[in-house]
Amino acid sequence: MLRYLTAGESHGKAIVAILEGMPANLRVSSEDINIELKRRQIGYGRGKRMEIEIDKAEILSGIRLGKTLGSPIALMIKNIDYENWKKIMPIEDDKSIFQEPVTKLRPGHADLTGCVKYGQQDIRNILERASARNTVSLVAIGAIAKKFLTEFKISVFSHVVQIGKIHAVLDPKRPYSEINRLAEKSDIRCADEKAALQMKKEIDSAKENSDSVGGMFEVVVLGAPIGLGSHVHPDRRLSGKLAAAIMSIQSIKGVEIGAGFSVVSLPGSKAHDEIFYENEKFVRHTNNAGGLEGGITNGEPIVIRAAVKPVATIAKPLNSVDLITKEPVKSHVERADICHVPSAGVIAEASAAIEIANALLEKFGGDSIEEIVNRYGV
Ligand code: EPS
Repeated sequence: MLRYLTAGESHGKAIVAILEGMPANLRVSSEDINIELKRRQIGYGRGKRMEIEIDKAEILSGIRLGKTLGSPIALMIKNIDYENWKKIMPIEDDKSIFQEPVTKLRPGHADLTGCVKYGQQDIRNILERASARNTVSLVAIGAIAKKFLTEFKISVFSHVVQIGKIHAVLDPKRPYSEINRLAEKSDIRCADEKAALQMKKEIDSAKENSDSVGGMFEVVVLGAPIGLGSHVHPDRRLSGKLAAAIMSIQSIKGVEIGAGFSVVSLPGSKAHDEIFYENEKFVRHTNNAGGLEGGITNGEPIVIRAAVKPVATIAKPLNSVDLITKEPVKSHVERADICHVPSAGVIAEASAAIEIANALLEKFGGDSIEEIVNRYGV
């Protein structure tokens, strides 16, 4: 079974991760990881920080001669911006450096909740770890999980379906391969070229108004077999694991699977996907279930949508309170992104890939790729 731990602060030296449980003999290169890290960085609406960082993973252990050893894989991604933050983020106590604490709480961030919970007098002690910068580690691990899934012809992609009030309109008959191709070449990761232009205007206008904007992305997993996850216990339902994993990404406020919230307006006779047997396979002609029934994959594409709230650090500060004086103040302003929905989709791909890889290992597990491939029968 896969386990991982991540550590790091947004403006600290580096972000690190350890992935344990990846079987031996999987081919993984630094480049496989770096491609995913780059996909996470790009996207219309990103701020100045992305002009500083060039995220690259340094693999420290667990891989030799291009193949996993079955031992823990340790990774490090340096924060290039650390050079500019050394005086603010020293590890050792240094009385010679005057540190102006951040005390103006930002609504929507972890500032208030984190400071109260951890007894902090400086919001920086919370915001550095709460920052979405830390998702770089998740994407690095997710890249390895994706590589593992390709051995079983399972792929994961994402595309943006809404920014602010602008929705992508996609022909439901359009193949996923086409949606993926169009999203990959779009700088806002949207497969509807017309809507993409409007979405970019929505971001421009948020920027002009010193504001931020949210949206929605869709993650699609293709090629998963029937039988990953289980109905037998709540904590074994793959639907719950996927929702929890994606809900745990910064800024996510809602997750739906398949028809999701819109299923409530359909009668049962229309909501459920009728079952056919074609070419020696159980198939559906609709996918309102989003590939999951009873918490188990049903062989159809797994389709997950998530709502991303607008970035909480906004140039137009909100009414708030000073953490120390308790006086009314305008919230703290720092450099930030205007919109990070395209990146959030890439991050959620990683979360989904890790959960699917884990479910696959649970069912077909083994210590080497060959052993699992044999059991899986690719
Ligand atoms: C973030 C604030 C911004 C974003 C950051 C997330 O960083 P900074 O404060 O350095 O300008 O750019 O995201 C990343 C750095 C990243 O790599 O995704 C926040 O407050 O969450």
